[in-house]
Amino acid sequence: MADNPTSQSESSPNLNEIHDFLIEIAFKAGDIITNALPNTDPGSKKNSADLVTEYDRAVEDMVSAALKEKYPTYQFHGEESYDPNRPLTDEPTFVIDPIDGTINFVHGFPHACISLGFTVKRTPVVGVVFNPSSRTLYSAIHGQGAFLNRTQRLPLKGTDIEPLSGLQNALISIEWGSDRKGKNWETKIRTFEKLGQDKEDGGAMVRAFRSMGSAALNICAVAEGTLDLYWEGGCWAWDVCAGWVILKEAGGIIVDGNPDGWEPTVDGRSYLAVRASPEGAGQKELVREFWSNIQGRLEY
Ligand code: LIP
Repeated sequence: MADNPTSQSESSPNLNEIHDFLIEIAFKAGDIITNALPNTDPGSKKNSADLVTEYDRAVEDMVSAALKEKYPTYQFHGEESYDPNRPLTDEPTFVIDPIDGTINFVHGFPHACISLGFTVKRTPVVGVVFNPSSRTLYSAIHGQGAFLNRTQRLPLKGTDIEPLSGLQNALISIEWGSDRKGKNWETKIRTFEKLGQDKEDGGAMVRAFRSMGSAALNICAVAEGTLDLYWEGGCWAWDVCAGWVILKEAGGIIVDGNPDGWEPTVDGRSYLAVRASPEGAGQKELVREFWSNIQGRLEY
């Protein structure tokens, strides 16, 4: 039998307690982010589209100190302290992005969040995503549903959500990411073109694209049901971990961003998220239709 990440034992993490603590931390992080005056000339990591600010580091330091004090035996996997020699393991792990949507944050575009996830056996089991500008909180615990602002169950339309009916009627979130050359860039740009193009010219003619700059908030919008799909390659476990459990608890699915990847991993770096649909109708068909339009392969 496959390992169940949440099967109970004496030493099982208390997921409800972790969820509540992560929400407390998210609100504290929100205060730091809201009161920040980001430098318009921030530091860059890999290139001028990959930014980090003193606030990303300050939030991560605060989060990591709080978690290490309360849960000293759990692992910590954070964007700003990431060490490639210490990949995600099966141990209970907090997977954290202190500011997801750093470019938005730097520009004052009110669409950034703190993303706090928790994995057991590399499966996301608790997720908290908080956008302090809109005071929007998404959260979920494995097996207990997903919620907006703690009370409103996701997806927002509940069982009245429309069935999925193909890419032609889909509102899709895509991101350029920060790599702007090479094979992955080519794959993305050619795929965007194919997806958007008129059917008469061989395209899928999706209804529209949105590119809002935060993987975590994109996945939460798919969980809400306000976006139908989200596709991205190049982001990291901390961008998707919290949203992953929120989406799944809202009845959505997440698969690999490359064809035939029905069993994605949280650190697989390419993802396709699909919203809920009554009884899951049309989800797999939409995944297959999307995959058939990918021009190349995302490789990280
Ligand atoms: C960003 C993502 C965004 C993606 C960027 C980057 P950051 O995270 O949320 O969707 O396109 O490459 O990973 O850097 O703002 O935490």
